[in-house]
This record gives sequence, structure tokens and C-alpha cells, in this order.
Amino acid sequence: MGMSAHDHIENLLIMAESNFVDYVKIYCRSGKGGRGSTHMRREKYTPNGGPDGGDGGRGGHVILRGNRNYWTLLHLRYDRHAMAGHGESGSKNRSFGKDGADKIIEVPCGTVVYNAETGEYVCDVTEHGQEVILLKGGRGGLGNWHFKTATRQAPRFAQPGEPMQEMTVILELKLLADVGLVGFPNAGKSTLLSAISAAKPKIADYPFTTLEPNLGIVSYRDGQSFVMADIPGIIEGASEGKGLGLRFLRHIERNSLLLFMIPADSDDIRKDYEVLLNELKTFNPEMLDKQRVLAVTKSDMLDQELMDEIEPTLPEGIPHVFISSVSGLGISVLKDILWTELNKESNKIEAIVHRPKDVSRLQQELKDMGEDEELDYEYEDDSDEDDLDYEYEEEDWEDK
Ligand SMILES: Nc1nc2c(ncn2[C@@H]2O[C@H](COP(=O)(O)OP(=O)(O)OP(=O)(O)O)[C@@H](O)[C@H]2O)c(=O)[nH]1
Ligand SMILES: [Mg+2]
Repeated sequence: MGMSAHDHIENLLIMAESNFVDYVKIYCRSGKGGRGSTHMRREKYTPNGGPDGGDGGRGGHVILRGNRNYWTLLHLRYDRHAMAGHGESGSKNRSFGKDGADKIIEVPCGTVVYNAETGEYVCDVTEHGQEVILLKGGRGGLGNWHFKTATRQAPRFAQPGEPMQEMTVILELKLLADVGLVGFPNAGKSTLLSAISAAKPKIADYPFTTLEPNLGIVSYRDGQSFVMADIPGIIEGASEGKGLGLRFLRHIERNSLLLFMIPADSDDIRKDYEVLLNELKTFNPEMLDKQRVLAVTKSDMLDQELMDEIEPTLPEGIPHVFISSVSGLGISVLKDILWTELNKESNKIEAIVHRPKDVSRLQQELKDMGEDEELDYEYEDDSDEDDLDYEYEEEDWEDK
């Protein structure tokens, strides 16, 4: 049964609340360093025992860690303040203060971090287990005994801990796949993915069936495999924000190969190809550096004669194949082509430069995602006025 336009719009609205979270805004704060102690040793028979104040502990870092068990950023929606612990102050007997606890943020592989205020690229996490220190905890201050000199037997000062750092960041998920599917809505992208992988994306005869990206593992000969990403259809103007395309185009930024999919019943395959290409280029010119393959989909609708007629009109300089996910036509040839292209040395080096975000555009996207709330955090001043026998003086970090 078909779906009315109205139902369809409903569906698009539901998307805003979908579980596929590919943007999340969080406030991060590292821990400040504990300060050095200014303690003076005073024992019964050594009233002027000298300085014995220990060093402060390091403040906790805010660390991002790649975790292949996460596929979205959803879990972070409920944990928007990532705060590491403060280092504890040093104390007498040259005792070190305890280090503050690190705050580890588990993220899916393919997470890119931007500064929410400036839109600047900060870092990315691509590998399982990879750890990136997003914000460094402050170093602990040195205790007063470090500052004892021949002429200064009783330094009544110590170093303060280094301050904490804070930053509100946008985490963005860019799926990592080898092959990205590019096509207009209804081109048969999801059908292909379901035909050659175990993925079960929704398929239907109306546009924008796919509202969120799907990944599938395509097995090739001898136990080898590659990953294919099916994203929502792209329409003309997608790079300016039309349809769903823009939001998802970034998911194929990291694919090393793009499979263009244009149905056999298109009026002008070459023109459709140019439109798609142009959208990619407008979005990010580097997308054109990727290797491309063209599949003419739904070719079960064609006979050999028609294929021979269409063939010379296809765009030059790009491998093409007539396929049908329904009849199986051309599918193994397609896999051969994809495998060959993926393994070409020239296609392996895939270095997308993360450009800064256009902040105004980003704000709109965040608003659409419900990610535009203010996250500033008010924290209590928990500076610990502990066992100080003396007026506390600070030895600046710069001096050391
Ligand atoms: N005859 C024929 N129909 C196909 C073939 N592949 C897909 N279709 C049909 O084309 C329609 C669209 O297929 P989808 O796979 O949902 O298309 P899509 O490109 O994922 O579409 P969006 O998710 O909206 O972007 C469905 O009705 C499919 O059954 C094919 O090889 N032959
Ligand atoms: Mg689809």
C-alpha cells in the first residue's frame, strides 16, 4: 500500500525524534589541578622542621574514546555535562594530592568534534579504543618544599593548581564505510543494500523511505568484505539544505568510493549524474576526488536492445554497470568492480580535511535536531581551604 503525502510529512517530522542521533552538543570541563601545600613540619623537638607541603594532584582530563559498540551519539543526549574531577591539594609530609578522575566519553568510531562557539574542527575519533584528550586537566601545583633554597629556608608559598579548561563541543557522527550510495530518492539504494548484505533497510516505492543511514557488510570472495552505507536520497538543492540530503551527505564524506545509482527509467541518466555530482561538489569539493562508479538500477525493466541504446549516452570516464537488485542482473559484476576500485592504491588514501563549520548553518541544523539549548554550567567554588597554617601565597606557574 502506498503512503499519502501527508503521512510522509508526518514521517519526516518523526525523524527529528528518531533514535539516529548524529549531532550532539555537550559541555565539557576538565578538572583543575590541586594546589601545592604550604605546610611546615613541626615536631616536638624540631620546631622549625622546614617546609614539607606536598604537590597537588592533576585535574582529570576529558577524554574521548572510540567504541565500536556504539552506532549513534544517542547515549550522550542524556549526559550533556562531561566533567572531570579536580585534583586534590597536597598535604603535609610531602603527600601528593590525589589526581582528579578523568571523564571518559565513549563515542562511536567516526565521531568528529567541533567547537560549538566557533565551529572550528577540534579532533576526530576513528578507531576502536582510540583515546583523544579533549581537555587537559590542570597540573597539580608544587608543594612548598620544592621552593626551599639556602637563603629561603621556610617558603610560605606553594604553586596553585593549574586551572580547569572548559569548552562546549558539537560531536558529529560520520559513518565509516568503504562504499557510499549516492542517488535520488527511490533509486533503489536500500534495495541494493538489502540484496547484497544482511542489512534490512526499509524499502518502498515512494521517495525518502530512508530517513537515516544504514550500514551493511557486503561479503566478497574468500571471506573478504567491505562496508556499504545507504543514505537518504539526495535531491537537487540538497547542498543548500533541501530534502534530507544535506544532513546526511557528511556520512559519505569518509567513504573511499561513491556508487552513483540512477534508475534505468530516468529520462536522462547523464543529466541526473551531473546534478548529483554538483550537489556533492557544492557540499564539499573534495568529494569529487573520490573514485566513482555508476550503476544503472532497475535494469530488469530493460532488454538488451535498450541497454545498447542507453550505453553510449552514459557519462564518460566512470565505470558503469547495469544492475537489478530484483533479478540479480549485474550484481556480481558490480561487486567485482567495487572490490577492484576499493583496492586500488590510489583510492586508499582518503584524507578528508575537516573544514570549520559554518556556524549559522550549524545553528539551524542543531535547532532542527533539538540540540540548540544553552549548556553553560554553573559550578560551585569548591576550593578546599584545608590545613593551611600559613597565609597562602601562590608561586606562579610561569616562574617555574
Ligand atoms: N523493478 C525493480 N524495482 C526496484 C529495483 N530496486 C528497487 N526497486 C524498487 O524501487 C523502489 C524504491 O526502492 P528503494 O530501495 O526504497 O529506493 P531508495 O533509493 O532507497 O529510496 P530512498 O530511501 O527514498 O532514497 C521500491 O519500490 C523498490 O521495490 C530493481 O532492481 N528493479
Ligand atoms: Mg532507501
